[in-house]
Amino acid sequence: GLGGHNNKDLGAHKFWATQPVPQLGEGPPLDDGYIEPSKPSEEVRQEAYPLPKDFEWSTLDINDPKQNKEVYDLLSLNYVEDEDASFRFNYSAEFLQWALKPPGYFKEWHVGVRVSSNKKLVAFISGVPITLRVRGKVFTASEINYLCIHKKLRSKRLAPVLIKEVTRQCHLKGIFQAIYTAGVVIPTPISVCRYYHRALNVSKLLDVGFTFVPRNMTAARMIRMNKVPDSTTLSLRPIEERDVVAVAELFTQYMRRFDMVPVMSLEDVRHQFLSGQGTGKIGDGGEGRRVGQVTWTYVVENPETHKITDFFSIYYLPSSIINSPKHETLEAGYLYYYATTVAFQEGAEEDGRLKKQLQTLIGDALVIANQAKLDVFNALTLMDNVSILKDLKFGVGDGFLNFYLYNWRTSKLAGMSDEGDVK
Ligand code: NHW
Repeated sequence: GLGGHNNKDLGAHKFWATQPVPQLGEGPPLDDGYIEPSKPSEEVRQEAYPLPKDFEWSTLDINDPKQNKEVYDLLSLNYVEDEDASFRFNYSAEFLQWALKPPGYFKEWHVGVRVSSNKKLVAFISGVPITLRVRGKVFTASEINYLCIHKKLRSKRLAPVLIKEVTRQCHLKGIFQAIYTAGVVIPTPISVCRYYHRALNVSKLLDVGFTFVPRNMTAARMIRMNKVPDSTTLSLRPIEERDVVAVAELFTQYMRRFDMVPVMSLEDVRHQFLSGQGTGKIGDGGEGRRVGQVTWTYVVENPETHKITDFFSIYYLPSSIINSPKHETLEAGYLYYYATTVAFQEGAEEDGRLKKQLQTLIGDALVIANQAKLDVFNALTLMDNVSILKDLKFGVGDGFLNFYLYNWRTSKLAGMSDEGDVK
C-alpha cells in the first residue's frame, strides 16, 4: 500500500539541522512548548526567498477552476508513490478544493513555483490553519501538506526553499507552529502510525497486485472471507446541517481520549463532515458515489431521545495504478474521525463494551464503503483503531506515516504508535 519510503538512514540532514525541530537523538523535553519564540510581524522577512533562475513564485487561487486543475495535474503525475512505484495518490480536484479551503484559510499559504518562460506549475506546497491540542496545551498552527516537486526537478534542494517560503507566509499571518505527516523519516517524528488495509474488491486487488493470495489460501476463499454484509447494523443516516452542534460536541468529548487532536469550531465541523458530500446524483457510471464526493459522514440518532450517539466519517482518495493493463484507478476510502457515546459510559472500556460498539460502528463504515464501490478501506493505527482492525479483517500494510510538529517540543506520543500495541 501507499505510505512512501521509510528511510532508515538517520544521517546528516543539512536542511533540517537548521530548523526549529527536535534533532534526532535529542532526549525528551522537560516541558512542552515552542523551540524558538514568535516574532513580531516587522521582524519577519518581507521578501520571498530566492528561487533558482528561470523559476518564479505563484500564489495559487484554488477558487479558480483552472488553477485548481493545475494543482491537480501536478499532483496526479508527481505526488506520493508507494515503494515500488505501483500506485500513486490521485487526489481529485474536488478533494483539493475541500482540503485547501477550510474556514479561515489563506490563499497566500497555497504556494506554487512556475517556470518563468511558459508559466507551467512545477512545484507546490500548502498550509491550512488548524487549532491543535497537544497534551494539555492548545495552540494555532498550520497544517502543511501536498509538498510536490515535478519529477524532472528532484534532488536540487528545491524542497527546502518551498518549506522556508511557506514558513515565511505562515509567520506573516502570525503562525509559528505547524503539523505535518510524511512517509519519510526526518528530524524528528513525534509519533509513527502504520497503514492497515481492508480488502473489499478482492479480485481487483489481486489483479492489480495490491494484495496476494497467501499460502494455504485460494482466491475464492479470500473473496468469501472478505464478504461485507449488504446492510448496516446500526440505523445510520448521512449527516445534515441540524446535526452540526451535536456532532461537534460528541467529537470534542471523544477526542479527550487522545493526546494530539484538532480543536474544531462549529464551522470546522461543518466543513470537515458536511461540505464534502458532493452534489447531485450518484455518478452515472455505476460508481456508487455522488459526483465530486470527497467524504461520507453518517450519524446514529437515538430514535427515542433524538440524540446523536455515534458518528463516523470516511474520505475518498483513489490512487492511480501505474502499470496495470486492466485497471486505471484503485478506489480507496480512508477511515477519518468517529466517536461514540458508549465511551462515556462507566466501565465501558474495561468490560469491552466500547470495543464492541466500535466494531459495529466501523463495521458499518465498511458496508458504506462497499456500497460506494470502493476497492479497499484503509486505516491508520491511531485513535481507537488498533482495537478493531483485527476483528474487522484489516491486514497490515507496508506503509508507515510519521507525524511531525514544527517549532513545538513534546515527548513521543504513546498509543498512536504501533510499537507494541498491534499484535
Ligand atoms: S509528505 C509528501 C511529500 N511529497 C512527496 O513525497 C511527493 C513526491 N516527492 C516529491 O515531490 C506530506 C519530492 O521528492 C519532495 C522532496 C518535494 C518530497 N517533508 O529538494 P530536495 C507533506 O506534504 C527534505 C519534509 O533535494 P526532492 C508534508 C529532505 O530530508 N522534508 O528533495 C510536507 C532533505 O533535507 P535534509 C522533506 O526529493 C512537510 C531535502 O528535503 C520531505 O527534490 C514539509 C531535500 O530537498 C518531506 N516529505 O523534494 C515540512 N522530503 O535536511 C513542513 C524530503 O534531510 C515544515 N525532504 O537534507 C513546517 C513548515 C511550516 C512552519 C510554520 C510555522
